[in-house]
Amino acid sequence: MGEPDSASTTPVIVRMDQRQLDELALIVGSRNLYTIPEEKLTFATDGTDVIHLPAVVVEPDHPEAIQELLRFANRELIPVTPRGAGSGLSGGALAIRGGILLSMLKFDRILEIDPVNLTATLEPGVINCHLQDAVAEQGLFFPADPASRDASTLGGNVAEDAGGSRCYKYGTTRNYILALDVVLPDGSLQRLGVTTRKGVVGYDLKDLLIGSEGTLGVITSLVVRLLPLPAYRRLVLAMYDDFTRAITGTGALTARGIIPSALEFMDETCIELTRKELPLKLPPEVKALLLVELDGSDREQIDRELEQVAVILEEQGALEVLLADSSERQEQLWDVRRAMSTTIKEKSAIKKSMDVAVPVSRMEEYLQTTRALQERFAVRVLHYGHLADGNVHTNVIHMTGGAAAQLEVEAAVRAVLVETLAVGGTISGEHGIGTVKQPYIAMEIPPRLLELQKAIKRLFDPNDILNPGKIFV
Ligand code: 2HG
Ligand code: ZN
Repeated sequence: MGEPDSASTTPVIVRMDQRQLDELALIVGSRNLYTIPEEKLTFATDGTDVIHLPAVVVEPDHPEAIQELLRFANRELIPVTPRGAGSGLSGGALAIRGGILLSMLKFDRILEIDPVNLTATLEPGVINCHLQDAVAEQGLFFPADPASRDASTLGGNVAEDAGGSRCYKYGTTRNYILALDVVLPDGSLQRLGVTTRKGVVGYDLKDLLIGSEGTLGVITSLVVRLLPLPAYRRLVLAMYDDFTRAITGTGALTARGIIPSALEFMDETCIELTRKELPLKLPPEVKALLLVELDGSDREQIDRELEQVAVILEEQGALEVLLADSSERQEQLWDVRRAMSTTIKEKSAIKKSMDVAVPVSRMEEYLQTTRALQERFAVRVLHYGHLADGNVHTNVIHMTGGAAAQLEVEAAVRAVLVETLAVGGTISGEHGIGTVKQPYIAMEIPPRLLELQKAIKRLFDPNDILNPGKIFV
């Protein structure tokens, strides 16, 4: 049995003795097992910057090793934390109970791209942008595009049901997963889902696994759905002297049947913090920005729609609407947007990032009330993100930090979530609960449904060995 580091109450941090490490080395191969602290440190943190050193890190390279590993962990009652690239923002990939950190980075092959069935079969350690690039070479499109696309893996994307900027038109990762091969906590390898576009036999366990944050099974391969690659992609930047006009503009676009492939918002604090990174000089009166992207296969139609977008946004009060006139300029703007999270982190002492989603019709109210929290708490509240989905990244930040500031930030975070639920929203649209949002889950999910969810976890994993301590308190 795994040896706890104290006889005290939870959380127990499980260490491993030499016999267990030797057995594990036989299962995964000794070159795939790391026990030296410096080696383990690379796998000890994630986008939250919290550090949890596991007893051991393993990087197996074939599914049978994972099956055997889970049987071993069940027998010895050792926690197993599966992990992709560790870019998550909710603590899902942290080994908070010690034990085994299971890195999936060696499962990094794209096994097949099938242009007839419009599918790809791949391993979970494939980086999101590598899949996007590989299918694009064959004229195909994998739309799920989180801001972490250059680092995050498909396994992690599935575990969190990653969203990103293209969801309003294309949906989240979930919409592109047909089938998953999964090792369940008992060590059995199962195929969930079907590779056809339709399938209604029994409960959809594949959909249950998606977004389950690595608590129900370890994904060893995926079959994803592809689309034809849209040949054209155009981007406009709209500037505002008042953020409310950006919201009205967004509503007007969707009301007129324009479905952007991305529609991203940045408020005045984001502009202030990224002014140097932006590839153009903004007039001082600019207090909000919209990035609106259209994609499709008919160039003339996109150009016509783009003109319509500019007219509608100007009618709705944009100061100026600029077309990114080259793909280079488009990429520069996207780079600033994708780096927003890191830029804010670098420039502030405390950053609490949220990923709430609210109905777009209540967005203005939500932004007003959460901005007003700056008067109640000694913090700054900024907003950016996927406006068309109602999925804004409300960040509560503090520029200097300290213990008192930490308390203010935490109180403001809770107040943001109260406002979110008050306007009919959800406390997590794309980053998941992990450990970070555990204190708040009961604000949204009623006790009976929480009990049902915990019962599902017990059914899959009666010994609570797989990513224990995540999602539920
Ligand atoms: C994004 O859209 C990510 O940039 C990160 O989801 C959001 O850190 C954040 O606030
Ligand atoms: Zn996001």
